[in-house]
Amino acid sequence: MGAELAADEGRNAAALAACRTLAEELTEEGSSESRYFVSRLIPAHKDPPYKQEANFHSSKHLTTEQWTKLKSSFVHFDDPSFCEWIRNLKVVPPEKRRSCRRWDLNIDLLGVIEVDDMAGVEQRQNKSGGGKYFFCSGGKKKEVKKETGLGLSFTKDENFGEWYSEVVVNGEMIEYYDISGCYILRPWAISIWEIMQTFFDAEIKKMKVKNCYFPLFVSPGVLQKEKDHIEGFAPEVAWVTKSGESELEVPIAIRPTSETVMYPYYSKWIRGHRDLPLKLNQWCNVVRWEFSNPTPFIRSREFLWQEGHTAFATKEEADTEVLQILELYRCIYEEFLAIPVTKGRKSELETFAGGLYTTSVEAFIPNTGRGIQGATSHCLGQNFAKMFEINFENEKGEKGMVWQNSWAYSTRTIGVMVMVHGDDKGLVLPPKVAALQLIVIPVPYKDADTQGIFDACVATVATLSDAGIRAEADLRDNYSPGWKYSNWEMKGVPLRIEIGPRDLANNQVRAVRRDNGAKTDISRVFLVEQVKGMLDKIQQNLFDVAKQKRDACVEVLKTWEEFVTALGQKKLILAPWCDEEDVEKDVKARTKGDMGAAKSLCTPFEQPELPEGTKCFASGKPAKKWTYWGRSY
Ligand code: 87F
Repeated sequence: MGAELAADEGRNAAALAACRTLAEELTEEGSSESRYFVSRLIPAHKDPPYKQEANFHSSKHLTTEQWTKLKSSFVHFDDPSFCEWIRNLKVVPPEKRRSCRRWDLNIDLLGVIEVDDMAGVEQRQNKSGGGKYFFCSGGKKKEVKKETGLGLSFTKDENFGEWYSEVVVNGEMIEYYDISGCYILRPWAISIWEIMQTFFDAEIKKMKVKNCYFPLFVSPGVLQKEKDHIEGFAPEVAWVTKSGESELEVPIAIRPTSETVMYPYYSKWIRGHRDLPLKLNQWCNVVRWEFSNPTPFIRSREFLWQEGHTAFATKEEADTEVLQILELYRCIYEEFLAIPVTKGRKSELETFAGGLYTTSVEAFIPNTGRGIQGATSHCLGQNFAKMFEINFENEKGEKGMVWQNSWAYSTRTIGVMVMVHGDDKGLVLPPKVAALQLIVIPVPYKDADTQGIFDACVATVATLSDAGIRAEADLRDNYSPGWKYSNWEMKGVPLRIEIGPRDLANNQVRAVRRDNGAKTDISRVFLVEQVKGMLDKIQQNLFDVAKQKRDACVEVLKTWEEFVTALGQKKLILAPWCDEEDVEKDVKARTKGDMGAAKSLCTPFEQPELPEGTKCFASGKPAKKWTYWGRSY
């Protein structure tokens, strides 16, 4: 497996290098054309073929016949014939294309194709109905694409993985990048992150947590100081080994988390009880060089998070904070992202090594039947205090060691939101986190008062914006209303307002909900109240529907046979457990397979009654608690 991966990496690197050389050959080095060419070509080249089509806009202009020719000319993106094809792509300067707003490529191997910048229109033109065949590895033809008639090639139920990849790109959340596992987060995603950040940052400030920033780089000595904690994670640590052409004398690690970066300074800054509590947080990026299946937001090699690190004089204070933070994480998921989560404690096996106990909020993805850890709040006990000598003198002049916590949530939150709420039309954003809560679309007809309709749209946006609603009008004149509907549906805007001649005449607007498609005519007199009410309803409905779906997947069971069956049915399992580490290891071993092993997700704080004499589902020993089990991300 390792050798296979290494070979893959090698092939990709070679093909990538070939593309770079070609880009340089075909364009003037360092010119904007060249930069553009490389920026479009390289991600397209690294993608699997169906993604190339989605991301490599020019390819969308190919006719069926041209596609056939192209497909038969090479089998895979790292095939030399792909390079041959690429060699025949020419960059057309924008001056030559009147209707074009940006650089694009002109493909002339298969006949000259005029390119203009109509991404969504391209999708429509491409819909020829029925399944489509694409080139794929090994020369085998495989049906990978089915037209849904909705702008996405895959449905959420039929091919969840491909659906997800397509939604995050077409919904303009991310763009693929030429380093595997790294993604460009576009404004549409970052604005969601910022809304959560604004909430969480204000809440932790109320708790007297202060923001700070520690360096990205870690010296090897410091990183390895706390061996227990770093041991299992070592393969994921990325290192800088060179500057320019010269090898660094001592390689430098890139932070995968900041305990070892921060705690030497906690030791320096904490002297007496008056220095406590010390509560710091940083908003930053971290790098973990994961090798398993990278997925945008869910598992990426670099991600954004906040990490809080606090130190207290007593365990009680630390315990209290662990739960306060966990409640904020619940709030982010349930109140902002409209995703039901379970608060609970992690098993011994799943507890952060080096910590005392770990709590988390756990979400569930019904389509894949996998649990997903939403955020964690750890009590570290005094383990790190011992290692880093974080001592203080109390009121009585006695020496003591601090009690520490650490807690984090990351951009994974956004991926969970996409997975839970998205549908076959694209993203579905909960109003509380949507950069744009409402889009106003003019629907002019021939001979209608177009100017009047446009004015009404502008006025509607002004009224709503004044009331604090994030609204915009889509007044672009080169797209039809229908195209705009699909486009904003793909991007998941919670509410659409359409204004046509009839609406203008009746002093009303038509509101269409993204979550359920419901249409309502609203008098412009009550616009603000009605819209606010609808946004609240959408927020609530998204949560209710997600909870219903999650709850429908929960299976409460008591025996190993039931466990195995439920696991096969993608259930979220709640089972009585003896709470022994060896038994969890055994469950993992017995469920190992292609889909990944089952593990404990959390022991919920809210425990159903456990009758005397209840046995552990896996060992038959006396059960101590109810615990959630399942496959997970
Ligand atoms: C990967 C490489 C190196 C997770 C890693 O959860 C170290 C680590 O320590 C590592 N992956 N972890 C655990 C992180 C624990 C903790 N850190 C602060 C949190 C919350 C924020």
